[in-house]
Amino acid sequence: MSGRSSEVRRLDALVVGAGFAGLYSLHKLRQMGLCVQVLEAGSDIGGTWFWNRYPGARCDVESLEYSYSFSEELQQEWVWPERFAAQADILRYINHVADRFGLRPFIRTDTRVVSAVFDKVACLWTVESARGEVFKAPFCIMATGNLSLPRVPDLPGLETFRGNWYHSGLWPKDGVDFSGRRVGIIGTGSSGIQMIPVIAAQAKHLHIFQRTANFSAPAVNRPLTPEVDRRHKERYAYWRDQAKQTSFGISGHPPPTKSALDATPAERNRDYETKWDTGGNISFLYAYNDLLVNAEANETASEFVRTKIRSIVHDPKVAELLQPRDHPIGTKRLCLDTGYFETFNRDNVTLVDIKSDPIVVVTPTGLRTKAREFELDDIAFTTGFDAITGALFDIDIRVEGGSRLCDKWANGPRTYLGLMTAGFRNLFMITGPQSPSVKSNMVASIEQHVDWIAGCLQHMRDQCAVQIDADEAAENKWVDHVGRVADATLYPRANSWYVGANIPGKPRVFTPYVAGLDKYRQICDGVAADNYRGFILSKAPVDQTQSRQA
Ligand code: FAD
Ligand code: N01
Repeated sequence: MSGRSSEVRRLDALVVGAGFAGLYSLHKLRQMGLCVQVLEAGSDIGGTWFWNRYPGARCDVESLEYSYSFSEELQQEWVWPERFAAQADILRYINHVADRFGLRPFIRTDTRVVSAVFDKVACLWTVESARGEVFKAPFCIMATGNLSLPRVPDLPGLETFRGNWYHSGLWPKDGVDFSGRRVGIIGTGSSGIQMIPVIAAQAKHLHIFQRTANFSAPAVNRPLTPEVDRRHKERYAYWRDQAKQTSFGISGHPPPTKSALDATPAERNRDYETKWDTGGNISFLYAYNDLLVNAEANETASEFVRTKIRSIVHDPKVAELLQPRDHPIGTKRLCLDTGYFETFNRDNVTLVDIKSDPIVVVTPTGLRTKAREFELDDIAFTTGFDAITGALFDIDIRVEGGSRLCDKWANGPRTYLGLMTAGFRNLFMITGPQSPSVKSNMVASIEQHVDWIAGCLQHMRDQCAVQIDADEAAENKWVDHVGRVADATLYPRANSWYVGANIPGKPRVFTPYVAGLDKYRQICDGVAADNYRGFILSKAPVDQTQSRQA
């Protein structure tokens, strides 16, 4: 297709984003015979795995689980080289999927969507790109990602910096050679913790600017042997089915039944050691059944990790700074690392505590904290994302002559099941706010959402319905429910991106649904089976509604 600004394309559905979610949406809807166009801001497909090419980037859900389940042939034939796949392998996989299922002709890259406007009378979404291209379709699916809007802090002087600076989520395609360079990394979340050991091994000197210490456990990554691969694939359908019955959408981790407080200190220590050696964050947080709901129980696991840090890091002052004390373990995403804490024993690595001595300004030759000056050739920001709502707010989503999404959600997102938001007809979100999304194996959550939406569209077809909206009462009930579930856990206690704490001015609302993907799937299936309870379907474009209350 050309990039003419006057182009108008009529389609059955538009999908924004070509990551795991956008690609599966395209495949599924095309299987239903729909005419679909995917619009992607990046110059290629892959989403998270296209953008986050920083050194050390890999998944923290095991590769055999963090992959599509919709095609038995695909899952049998694809071979993952490692237990936790590296970014390049995941991107290779996504590209394979696109080719294998003939998806590329329907994806338009280098196309950033800037607005999506619904015309109630014509029952059409009009979507416009940054280059002025216009696309129209009755249905619009936002597959824009939860972690797709990178956040570079507003540091004065950044524009004067004469070196190079990078963000983990916008990493250069051709990589960066840090050999012989003085590098500064700002941020110690999952991205920083993965990147730091790799860059430390390359750079002349690495300064790590830490605002908040973070919990991390060993990934225990390793090559995936043919034997492990064969055994898993012999029963792949079984493992996928098992995964569906878990709260994280990951098989092989039976839910714990015992409280940490019912174990003796010696038993706890033994159990945590076993989990530590096994690797994986689900494994560690599944040691006991109350680590995420009981502060006293959680403290036993938190202290175990602090003890590990003290035993790994030689300099006691550095070890003290690296021990998280401001949030219970697991209430921010538990990082997985390969040699993170060990890195602080290197002579070419310095930890800088920017909580006590904050960064004041970036200078042409480095940066200055309140008390010190640092000479740097390169700065890598691993400062995260405007998560969950960021990419949605980046698009002007509105109803013609009516509400704007950013106004409706000014005090926090409001959705029904994280799938739709009342008043914005025929607009679906994949892994939207108030769905399990980032608190699950996201590929599993994506498949669940896309399958549900496809089922819904089929139902509408069968009923000759042309519009669907969420009922406001059902939405209110869902929002309350999501909040109540979160409040019964320790999650809201952390200043995490789950509550928007990393973005100045963002309302503090814990957004993911943490009752579990298994329970959530049952709820969604129940809603569908009950004639799409809580949704309003209409056979005509304007307001001749057939309403069903939740
Ligand atoms: P994305 O992959 O984010 O894709 C969204 C796409 O939409 C992007 O390509 C973006 O460019 C495009 N887009 C956004 N806005 C617009 C617009 N306005 N116009 C056009 N295009 C737009 N999850 C796990 O479950 N396990 C993991 O191990 C894991 N590891 C992760 C590691 C990193 C470094 C990061 C950042 C995230 C990780 N995640 C992980 C979460 C990860 O985002 C999801 O697993 C998954 O890749 C999300 O797929 P998606 O298609 O929903 O979104
Ligand atoms: O981002 P983050 P991320 N000045 O927001 C600091 C997924 N993921 O890209 O805690 C100084 O977690 C901030 O400090 P503080 C995963 O879901 C997965 O690392 O706010 N520092 C923090 O240390 C993850 O949760 C993997 O005080 C500033 C860091 O930057 C999500 O993506 C790998 C700052 C940001 O941490 C996001 O992870 C990578 C400022 N102004 C990502 N602003 C896997 O392993 C922020 N910080 C699968």
